[in-house]
Amino acid sequence: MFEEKKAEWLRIAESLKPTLRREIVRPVSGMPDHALAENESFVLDFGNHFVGHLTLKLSSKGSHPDAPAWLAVKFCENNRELNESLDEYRGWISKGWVQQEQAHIDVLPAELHFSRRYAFRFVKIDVLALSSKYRLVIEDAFAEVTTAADDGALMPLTGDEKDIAIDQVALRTLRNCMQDVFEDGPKRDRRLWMGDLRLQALTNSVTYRNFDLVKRCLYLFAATADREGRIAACLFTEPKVEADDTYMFDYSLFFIPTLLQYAQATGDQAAMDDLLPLALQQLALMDVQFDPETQLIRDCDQLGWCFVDWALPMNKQFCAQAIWIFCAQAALKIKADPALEEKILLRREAARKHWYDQERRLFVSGAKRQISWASQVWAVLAGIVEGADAAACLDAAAACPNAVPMVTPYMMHHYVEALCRVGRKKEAQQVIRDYWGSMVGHGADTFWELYNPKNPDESPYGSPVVNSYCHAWSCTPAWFLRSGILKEGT
Ligand code: RAM
Repeated sequence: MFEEKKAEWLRIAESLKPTLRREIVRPVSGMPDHALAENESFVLDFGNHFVGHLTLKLSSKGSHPDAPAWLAVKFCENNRELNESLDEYRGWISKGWVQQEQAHIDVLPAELHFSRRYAFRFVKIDVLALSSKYRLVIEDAFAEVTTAADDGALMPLTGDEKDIAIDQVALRTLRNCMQDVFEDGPKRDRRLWMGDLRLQALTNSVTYRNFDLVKRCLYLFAATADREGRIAACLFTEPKVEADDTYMFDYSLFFIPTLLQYAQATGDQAAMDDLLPLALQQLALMDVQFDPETQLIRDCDQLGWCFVDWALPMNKQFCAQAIWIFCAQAALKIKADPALEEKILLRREAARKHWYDQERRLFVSGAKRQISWASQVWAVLAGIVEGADAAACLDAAAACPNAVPMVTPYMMHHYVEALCRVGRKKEAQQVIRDYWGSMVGHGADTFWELYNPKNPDESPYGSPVVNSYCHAWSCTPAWFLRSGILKEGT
């Protein structure tokens, strides 16, 4: 029965597959003005971040080529990648993500077409080998680039110049992640993750308004739920739609607020009715992880059991409890349920009783009573703490030098939202200007997966070479700037 339902959901998802918008773009600078010799190199600059397929038209000068032309081609989202090398890479995720390849061209002239899709602004080409009898001519370079976003759907933003610049970069980030699904990043991992989708859908609702793509993604998650109905943290669409075998406490639960937000933005009651039972099932499935005596979520030391942020030393127990409450509250907004309401109250009280440090006016997490920024942010967003105490929590994190910091724009989004929630709109705006604005200051065309202003080499993967520089979850300044949430009194 459930399998039939899932097959139906998959059909709905596939019927909403977008027709991508295609465009041909050419470099704005960097085209060589002479025939190249062996060991020469050049960098094409396309002037902005794009996602697509590159073609190089090549010919030769001199004698008939008597040896292959051998090229190394590197695609870079960001200029820091131009000088990075893979040689030292010892990180824990695949170096296969690094956007580089080599080509041997036996016959010239030739059209060298890259069948792999790349995310790039810059393309660095090294001529590794020719022969002394000929030189290489780059006749043309162009890329066919794609997106599922319609730039024509955008309303102009007026106001502060710096905000407009931040908004532009945020829009570009979202746009270039909008492909066959809402990807987390077109360089890496190029797939649909629930945590990213929630923030993309939010931003999409006030920008490109491609609600069919949101609906498709919700149905893809539904169609790939496991036998018990558990929603995976992420899924693949090639060669066929399939869930990844990665499950995260928070990502499964975020199906609920994402569905609520979609239904509120579109009024699509049919989709809501269709998917609501599965959404509620996520809450029920997580119940076994709570201690029935204390109503506290059990802690876990497995990497990624609950995501929250890429701060590796962070204890997630408190945040998991808060996120469960946050998502259960979203469920209540969809449908009244006195038993669920009661459970929320119990778990809220349990969190306050066990983890609130009265003296410091903040929440701790785990057996070691760790202090993190994330715990304070989620305490506020879940309404575990309210009024003056809520604002005090955020201040207490700032006053605690050992508090585990936030490292991703994903976590910073939640921080800015928490500031809005406690009424500190000006401060929220300032954080956007300082944090995302400083990426713009570093020349960002799109916002990055990770950014720690104090440590530009921050990477949870062991090295920044595999970091993604157009990352979905960092697109939300466009939501903050366009939704009105930053206005006093909202
Ligand atoms: C990384 C990706 C993705 C995120 C997960 C949890 O692999 O950056 O965006 O959602 O982590």
